[in-house]
Amino acid sequence: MDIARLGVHESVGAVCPPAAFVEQLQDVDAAVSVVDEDVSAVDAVVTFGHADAFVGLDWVHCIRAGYDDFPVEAYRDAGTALTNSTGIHGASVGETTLGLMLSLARRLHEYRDAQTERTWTTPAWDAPFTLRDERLTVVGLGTLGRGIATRGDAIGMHVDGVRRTPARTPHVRTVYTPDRLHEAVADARFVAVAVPLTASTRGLIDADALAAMRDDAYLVNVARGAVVEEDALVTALETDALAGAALDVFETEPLPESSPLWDLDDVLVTPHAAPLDREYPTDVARLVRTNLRHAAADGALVNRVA
Ligand code: NDP
Ligand code: 7N6
Repeated sequence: MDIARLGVHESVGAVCPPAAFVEQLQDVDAAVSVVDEDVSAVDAVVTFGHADAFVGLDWVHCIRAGYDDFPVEAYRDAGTALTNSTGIHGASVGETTLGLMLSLARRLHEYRDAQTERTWTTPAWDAPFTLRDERLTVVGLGTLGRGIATRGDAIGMHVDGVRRTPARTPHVRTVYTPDRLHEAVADARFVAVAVPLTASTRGLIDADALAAMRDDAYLVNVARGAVVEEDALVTALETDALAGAALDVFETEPLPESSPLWDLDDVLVTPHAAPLDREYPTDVARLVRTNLRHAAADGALVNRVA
C-alpha cells in the first residue's frame, strides 16, 4: 500500500482543530493536508465521520473507537482498509467514569447546582456515600472497560464485568459472559456500559436488564446511546426503580431539548465528551504513524475493522 498523500478530513474538528492533527503528523513521509469532501487528491484520510467519497481510497482511519456509523461492507467490497482508534481512550474515559461515579456518590453535582443559585445547602444526611466497598459491574472489558475497572478497583470498589470472552481480566473479580448479564448487574451499585454498538448490543440494557438492577443502583453509559433503551431508562428513573444515571451518549445527539433526562434528579448529562483530552491528536497520530509504517511494509494494519 503506497500512501504518499494523506488527508485530514475536516470532520475531525468535532474533537480538535484539524491543524492539530496535521501538526502531529509533520514527521511522516506522506504529504499531509486538510481535506473536505473532495478527496481526489489523497490516497488515505484520517476522519471522524464517514463520507461516501472515502469508499475507494486505499485507507481510511477513524479517529473514534466506535465505527458503528460507517458502512463497513461498502469499504470491504471496495477494498478500502478501515481502521479505528480503539486503545487510546482507557485513561480519559476511565477517569471521566470515575468522576461521574464520585459525583453521584459524594453529591458533588448537588453542591455545584446549589452554587449556581448562590445557596448554602447540604444533602440529606444519609445521601452521601463512599465508593469504597461498593460493587461496580462493567459491561464490556476492552479499552474503556478495563480503564474503568482499573480505576474502580484503585478506589476500593469490588469490580465485576461482562465480556464475550470468559477470560480473566485484571482488576475484575468475576467475568460473566453476556448470557449472564442480569446476574452480573443484579447486585451492583454502579453498572458502567462500555460495549461497542453492534447487532448484539443494540438495546442490551433494556427494561428487563434495568429491572434486574437494584433500585439504589446507578447506570453509567459511556458507550453508545442505542445500547440502552432510553424510554425504559426514563421510566425506571421516574418510578425510582433506579437511583440515577450518568450518561455521555444518547439515542439522539445532541440530546433533544425535550428529553426528560435533562431534568431528572440524579441524572448527569455530559455531551459525548468522556474521551476529550488535549492529547487526543497525539494519541491518534501515534496510531496513524504506526499504520503508515505497516502500509509501507506488509500492509498488515493494526485496528483494522474492514
Ligand atoms: P474494545 O473493542 O476495546 O472493547 C469492547 C469490549 O466489549 C470487549 O471487552 C468485548 O468483549 C465487549 N463486548 C462486545 N460485544 C459484547 C456483548 N455482546 N456483550 C458483552 N460484551 C461485549 O472497544 P473500546 O473499549 O475501545 O470501546 C468500546 C465502545 O465504546 C466503542 O465501540 C465506542 O462505541 C464507545 N466509545 C465511546 C466513547 C465516548 O466518547 N463516550 C469513547 C470511546 C469509545 P471481548 O473482550 O470478549 O471481545
Ligand atoms: C469523540 C468521541 C469513540 O467512539 O465516540 C467516541 O471513540 C469518540 C468526541
